[in-house]
Amino acid sequence: PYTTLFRSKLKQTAEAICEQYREAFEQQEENTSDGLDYTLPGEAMPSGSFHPITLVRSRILSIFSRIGFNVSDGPEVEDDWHNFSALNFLPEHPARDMQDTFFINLDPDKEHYNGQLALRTHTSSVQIRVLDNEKPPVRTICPGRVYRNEAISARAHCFFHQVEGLYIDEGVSFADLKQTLLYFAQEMFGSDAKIRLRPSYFPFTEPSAEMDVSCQICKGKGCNVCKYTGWLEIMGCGMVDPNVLKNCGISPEEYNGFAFGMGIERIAMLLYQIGDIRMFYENDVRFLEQFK
Ligand code: 2NL
Repeated sequence: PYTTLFRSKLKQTAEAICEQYREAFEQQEENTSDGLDYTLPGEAMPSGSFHPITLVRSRILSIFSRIGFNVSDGPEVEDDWHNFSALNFLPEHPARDMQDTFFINLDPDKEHYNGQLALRTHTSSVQIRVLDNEKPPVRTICPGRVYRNEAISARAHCFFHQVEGLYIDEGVSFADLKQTLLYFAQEMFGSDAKIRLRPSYFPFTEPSAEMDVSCQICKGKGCNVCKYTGWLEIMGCGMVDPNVLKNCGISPEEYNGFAFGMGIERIAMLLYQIGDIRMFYENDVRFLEQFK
């Protein structure tokens, strides 16, 4: 029939055109050969990787976002009120000293002078801004770089990265704090991780505690990473001091809550067994490449 005849003619015509192009191409290759092999694969494009601080920060934020914490951000240059006074630091507290804090000296004659500024020493200053601007319930997590005037060594640097959390509502208990932090520890270090809380002191929480997580290297048996204690200190925490709420115009009779803070470098050093904090800031690709 007509269609079969048409199809076979079409096929012959198409093949003839293909053949024509093939011959032209082969001819051309001989004529213009420049000795290069265009069939070789191209040079590999090396792919980058996230910085370990970024990796650990993302994991922490994701763990807390799954239980309803939102992320807040604020300035690294702060005034005395947000970094110290609102957080219940007394006027003579040693952290307000030149030895511990980097102050920024502004010219008092300048137009926008409004008292002495400093590089924030913790991201609590951002949480004060949240409490100043939002009504409870507040459930927020605040990552950021903080600065301390310390001698640089394998264990300390003049800046590091922190994640702080804050939860303010009616009738929040210490048990809520403990269960939230147990959830975090098990998501971060594995479902067999255990925690323990030891009494501590911060001006902005009462009671205050340090949290240890069971050493995931030796599973609590004792090794040189946990200095044969079976435990690793990973954060500070406590119930928000009523004075902090009062300072932000929130009634401590109506509301209460908990807060915690951790160093990202410290968690990354434990997770990846990094022995020197300075490795994070040297941008040595041999170090960074290991986090692909
Ligand atoms: C640590 C300890 C901590 C907080 C941070 C906080 C924030 C507000 C009110 C009360 Cl607005 N507390 N934050 C509480 C306890 C401990 O950090 O060792 N950080 C590296």
